[in-house]
Amino acid sequence: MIEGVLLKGYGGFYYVYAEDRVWECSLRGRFRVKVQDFLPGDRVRILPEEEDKATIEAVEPRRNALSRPTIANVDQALLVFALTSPKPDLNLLDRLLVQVTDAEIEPVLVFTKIDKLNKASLTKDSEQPYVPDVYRKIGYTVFEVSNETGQGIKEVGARLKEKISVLAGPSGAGKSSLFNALSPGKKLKTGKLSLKSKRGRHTTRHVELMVCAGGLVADTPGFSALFLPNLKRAELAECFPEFAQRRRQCRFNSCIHDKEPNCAIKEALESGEISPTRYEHYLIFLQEVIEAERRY
Ligand SMILES: Nc1nc2c(ncn2[C@@H]2O[C@H](COP(=O)(O)OP(=O)(O)OP(=O)(O)O)[C@@H](O)[C@H]2O)c(=O)[nH]1
Ligand SMILES: [Mg+2]
Ligand SMILES: [Zn+2]
Repeated sequence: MIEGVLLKGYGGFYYVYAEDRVWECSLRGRFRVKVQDFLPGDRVRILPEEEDKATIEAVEPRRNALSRPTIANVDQALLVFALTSPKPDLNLLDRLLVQVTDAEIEPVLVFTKIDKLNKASLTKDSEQPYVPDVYRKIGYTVFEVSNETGQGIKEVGARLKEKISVLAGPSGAGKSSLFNALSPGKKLKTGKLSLKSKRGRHTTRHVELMVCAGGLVADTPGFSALFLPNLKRAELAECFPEFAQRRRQCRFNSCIHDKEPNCAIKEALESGEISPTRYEHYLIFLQEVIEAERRY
């Protein structure tokens, strides 16, 4: 028997990646009853039969499972945002960071379209901090790439080896283009940006894992709005590393960094150590979390 990872189920078969190739698998008797129990990312043991055919004999317990997209055993999430056209929606980025962090999945930030960025105009407009640097300073892993010129692609590829990764981010950010740049030869459909709305056309629909740069990657359809997981108000700040790290210096142990006096987070905001947009989004999410708490 050999070990592998389920890539997708399709047409009654399961496609499993093992020993550097893809096997078309059917299910052994006892699994046939509970077909819905398999997700892309599940670690399975298969018994090769003929050529590329095999049967699934066993499945390992899951380490975690994402619900949107539905994938098991995710190691990291590549949060893909364009530096420009469309401008990065930082509310959505911070929301995804909360969601991923709460699911105990490591976030990796990938900013695309650096070829389109006019560096000259950026330095002049120094009131606006450079977005990748804001997140780098917090301690996140940040890449800036061009899917057109290939700049920075190799560095991202090195992060994928032997891991299960999901691509997430808004439509038109360049997720499918990034996948294509990472695995030349295999082409996913990408969208032409509609000039009018500057938004992508949701060219990606279904969920499957694909072999990419020595790892497994799932492309996902772009999302524009997400609900926060069922967090409690005290847990939200834990998903903001720069808050979590200062939380103990707040006067009140129960401080949620809103209206309380002697709050270390608000002091760091005032001295410019915490980004105003991050704090602003924290307050928005806090309201949502508090409202959700009331509904239970
Ligand atoms: N100049 C430039 N254009 C890019 C880059 N990455 C993507 N694009 C373009 O941006 C548009 C959207 O790219 P996609 O890869 O389809 O975006 P997506 O995130 O997969 O979008 P959905 O599948 O709708 O979620 C396409 O026209 C790409 O050619 C980049 O690094 N530089
Ligand atoms: Mg796509
Ligand atoms: Zn506080």
